[in-house]
Amino acid sequence: MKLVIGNKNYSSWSMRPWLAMQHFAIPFEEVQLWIFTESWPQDIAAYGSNTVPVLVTEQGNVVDSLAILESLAEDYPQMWPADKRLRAKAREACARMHSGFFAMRSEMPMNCRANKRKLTISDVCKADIAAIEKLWAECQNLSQSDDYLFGDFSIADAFFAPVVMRFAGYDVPLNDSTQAYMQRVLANSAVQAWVKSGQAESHVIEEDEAGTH
Ligand SMILES: N[C@@H](CCC(=O)N[C@@H](CS)C(=O)NCC(=O)O)C(=O)O
Repeated sequence: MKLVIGNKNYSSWSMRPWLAMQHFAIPFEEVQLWIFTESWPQDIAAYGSNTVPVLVTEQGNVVDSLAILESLAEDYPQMWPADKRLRAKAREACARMHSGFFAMRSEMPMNCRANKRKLTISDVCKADIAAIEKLWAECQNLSQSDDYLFGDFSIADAFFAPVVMRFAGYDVPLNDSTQAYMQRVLANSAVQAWVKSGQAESHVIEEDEAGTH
């Protein structure tokens, strides 16, 4: 399989399947495209898409991070929690991330090079942050875990790793259990490998540069 991804520094949706595939040792070849360069539209069109990530398989291409992870989980069921109730909650968490938290997503772009940047955020963005903190606490309470969201690393952690990067990138108030979960995710070796590569990239996407040092 090939996983087509964008800039590691900025591409939050690419980060999700890449992390999960690394963490679960699923063999794949990485193809990296540079978003918003002159050749980007043709580069991504070659994979039948206009967004990254794309998973190239023998059965065809799968576009969209959630579709990619759900497809992989058919062959690697350990990517979801084993318990049915926890699996349902993990799916809820991923679906809510996929279809929500728009203010946080637009006001706090993922930028692996950012570190506690000063940023003025809207009340809607603050409400998104509070909703995410509540959701993470619900997941950890349900699974009785103070480790990953559902005990062992799962697709849900891969889905929220870019949010952890956002929370680390901007100086926003966060509660203690959120900060503990962030430390857990930031210590994950796949996360560290992604971040290191992202920070080493030289491309700058101005519209994703928010906050001040
Ligand atoms: N829902 C999609 C979103 C993908 C997405 O928006 N990808 C961004 C990069 S993180 C992209 O390709 N942007 C380029 C563009 O919109 O032209 C998914 O989960 O894969």
